[in-house]
Amino acid sequence: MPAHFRSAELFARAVRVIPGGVNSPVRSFAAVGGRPIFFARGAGSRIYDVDGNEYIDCVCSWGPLILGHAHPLVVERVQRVVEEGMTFGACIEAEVEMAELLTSAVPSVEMVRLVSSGTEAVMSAVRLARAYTGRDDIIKFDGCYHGHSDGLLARAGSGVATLSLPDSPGVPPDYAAHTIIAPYNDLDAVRAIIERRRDAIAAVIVEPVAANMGVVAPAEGFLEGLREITTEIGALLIFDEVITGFRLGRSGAQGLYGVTPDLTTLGKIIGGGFPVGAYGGRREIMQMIAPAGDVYQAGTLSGNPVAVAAGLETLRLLGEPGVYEGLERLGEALEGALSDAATEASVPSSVSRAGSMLTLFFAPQPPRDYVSARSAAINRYGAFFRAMLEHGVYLPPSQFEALFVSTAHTAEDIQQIAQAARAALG
Ligand code: KE4
Repeated sequence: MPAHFRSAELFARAVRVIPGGVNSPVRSFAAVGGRPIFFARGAGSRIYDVDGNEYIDCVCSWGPLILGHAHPLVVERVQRVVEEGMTFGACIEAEVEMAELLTSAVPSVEMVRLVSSGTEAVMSAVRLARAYTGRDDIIKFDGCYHGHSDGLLARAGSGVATLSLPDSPGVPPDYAAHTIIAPYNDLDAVRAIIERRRDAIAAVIVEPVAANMGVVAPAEGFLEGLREITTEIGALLIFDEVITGFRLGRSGAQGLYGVTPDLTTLGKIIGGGFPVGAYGGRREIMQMIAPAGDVYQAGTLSGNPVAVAAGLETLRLLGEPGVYEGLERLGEALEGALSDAATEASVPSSVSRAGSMLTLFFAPQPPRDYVSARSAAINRYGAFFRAMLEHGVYLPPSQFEALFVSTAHTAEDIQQIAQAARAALG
């Protein structure tokens, strides 16, 4: 049993000066029992805590680290850039390079604006959709998480689901009233909303592959149906690809499924481990953003030189031949390892996977929406999480998150995870 004395000491200090002792709720381990571990270092597929314990990292900072920790070429480029200056609050060449890369890679993105987080990207895209359509209502899906901006915290996934929080206090009721919830994968429910509020709907926002209630794939025809419905009623379709962008392939979920939204939000991987978000879409829509248009959005560190350098190097390396095929093989091997261990232990479970991200649900069938995801045996997941930690594998501290592997994970890592899972479930 690894010792966590230093983590405990640091947590005791943290809770005195940081709410809940953490700077983001899902890190709190509240849903899996115990106190958060404090980490000190990462290298490739490994992460090391402040007590010197080593783990295979299956969180990868919730998705950004698709190349693993501290990739030498990303580190080298960041070091080179940071010595030239951290931020100018002015235009730089690298942000043009990033915008050209994103507009060439992501089918829906003709123009793009860089921001500093996924939340900021989604908040801005929603404001833009309301301005473009002149309408106020947004349809989102139960269990999908789109960051913590006021209007989108209704029935959100990720940390909101993890902590079983009701819709967050502090959001004025008449504000929340403009966010309408539908069950994921339920086109009939969307059509029923449209019947009532057809001319008030500015946009439908969706995680094209949900990852914040655990990984839940879109049912056959779901994304295509949303495209048809939004086109028919003059609303915008927003794909929140903060997780799936550059995770499921160079053109994200929209490339994989062949459905083109009007707006796309990005984050995580495009920052290479640094704070970068982005929103983009059709030129005629994006031209409404100030100073080209009058929809205001701004940010001191938008397009930050150091963050963009890390993102550019990450995306450059992801463009090398065979990278996504390798990630698919690793994802498949991890799925097999976890499924086999659960089968051997006769544990009712199912793995839901999309490329190099997956969730082991302690439920007999892979969920198709939030209600079925929440039927998973959350306590079983907590016990599994703690046992895997003891065996040197760091999983997301929530049943409602995704495991990620990176190009730094190896077949030996997967073998070690398989052994740990057999021990943890046995
Ligand atoms: P950030 O503001 O955390 O950069 O991005 C918000 C966001 C937007 N859209 C999607 C689909 C997301 O998954 C996220 C953030 N993801 C969570 C983990 N699933 C962040 C982890 C955390 O909150 O600490």
